[in-house]
Amino acid sequence: MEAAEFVVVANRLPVDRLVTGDGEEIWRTSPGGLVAALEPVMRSVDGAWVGWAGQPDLEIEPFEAVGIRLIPVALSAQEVAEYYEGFSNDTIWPLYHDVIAPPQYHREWWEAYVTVNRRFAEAAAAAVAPGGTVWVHDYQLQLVPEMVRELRPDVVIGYFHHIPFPAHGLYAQLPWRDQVLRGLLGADVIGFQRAQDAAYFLAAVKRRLRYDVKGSTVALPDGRTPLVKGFPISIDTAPYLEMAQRPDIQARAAEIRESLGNPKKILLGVDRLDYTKGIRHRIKAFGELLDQGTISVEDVTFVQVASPSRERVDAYVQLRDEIELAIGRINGDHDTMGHTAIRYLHQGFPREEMVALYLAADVMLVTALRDGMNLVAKEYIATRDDNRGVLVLSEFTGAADELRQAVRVNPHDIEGLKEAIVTAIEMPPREQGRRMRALRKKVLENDVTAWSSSFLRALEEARLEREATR
Ligand code: GDG
Repeated sequence: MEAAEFVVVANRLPVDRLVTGDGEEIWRTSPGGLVAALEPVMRSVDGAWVGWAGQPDLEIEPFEAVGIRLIPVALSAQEVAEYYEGFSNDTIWPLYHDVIAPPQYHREWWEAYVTVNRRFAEAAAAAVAPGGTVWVHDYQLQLVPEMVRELRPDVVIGYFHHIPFPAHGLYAQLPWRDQVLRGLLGADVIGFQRAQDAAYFLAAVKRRLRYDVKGSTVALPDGRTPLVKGFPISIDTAPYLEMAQRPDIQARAAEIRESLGNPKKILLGVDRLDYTKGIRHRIKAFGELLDQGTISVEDVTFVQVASPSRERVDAYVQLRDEIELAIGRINGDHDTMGHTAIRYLHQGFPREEMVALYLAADVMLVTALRDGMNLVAKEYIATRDDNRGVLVLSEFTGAADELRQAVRVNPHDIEGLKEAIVTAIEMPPREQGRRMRALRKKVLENDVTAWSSSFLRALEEARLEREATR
């Protein structure tokens, strides 16, 4: 395969493998924002994407699908268990989300993480053209920037971190804290969601590696000066606007309301079933409002979509049990024949159905205990071109930095959360409109193309600077 000017490296390829009834293999674009953001870039420059196909023990040669050159990295079942479910999702994920769940530290997981990161780095180094660009994504691949740099000192390397970076007091727990910092510092541009994440990373670099930090750059002993900055990610807004205006989707939204027994207000939560999302806190607050008689099931229905996620990690199995027990109790106490308190859906839905739900929802509840950005909040806003609806938003999401006109909450404060829910339910249409217009302006102006352009611009500057010092 010919070398590519621009190589994206992410844990997953942007496609899902499907095997049809008659055994034929087909590849379908996976419904992720990252693909939508990078597709135009991948097409305009000759690009390639390095990633895992999502199934263990699948050895596939590089191929082209959905117009992108794809370079699969194979993982054994044991590597999936140790590198992905283990180190990525049971060590780094809980540690970086403020230890909401206890991180598990296992040396064999770390070893698998190093091995697999090296495999990704080798694939990227082999694919990239002389002087080309490599853009690495996310916490599963934190060692890849340094590893690519060792193999290919001629290329420009970017890294974007989709989840939070923790304060030093927490980060310091990681037995391999220095190795991870060095891994990331292999990049020329290290992007985080919020300015706060970048500041925590820089503080860790200063404390642990004793490197000088000047503004947003680190002075490395080898003379390089990587840039460390917040680049808040966003969504591709156009499809949400289009879907919001489709008569069939609007009809579906009305049908959803009807099938819930025409409550006055519909509250909505949409999350991967994850302990970072604050689903239990939201359910608790809602249940107490019913117990107190502040709201009734005749008037208010709460719809919670919890899409299945990481079902082989213990903490997720336990969380699902807790959520389902809590919902069962609340519904048992409050349901009537015609109305339910919480309509709980442990399922994934097509995007059209999600948009119909956004249109049906009077109040959107985003109560994450910690979240890198939270795209659901932005999707809800992009959908509401009727300028109605209220977003209740946790201050612990990256989105809270930008979406100032949301009703802000600290989800740990159950009384405060209850008050916020009541405020949202009772908000007059004029105030809904005032806030929603401001929120929409923000999201429509700062869409995913603005995000990728600003990151790529920073990479271009890094390239120019490098050429100038050479
Ligand atoms: C990570 C960071 C950061 C969910 N259920 C269904 C469905 N979804 C879609 C949502 C949204 C996406 O999944 C979830 O994105 P979030 O940003 O809310 O959260 P994470 O999955 O945790 O993402 C996060 C993000 O990376 C990007 O950098 O914002 O902070 O944790 O698009 O709509 N989509 C469909 N059916 C579902 O049932 N179609």
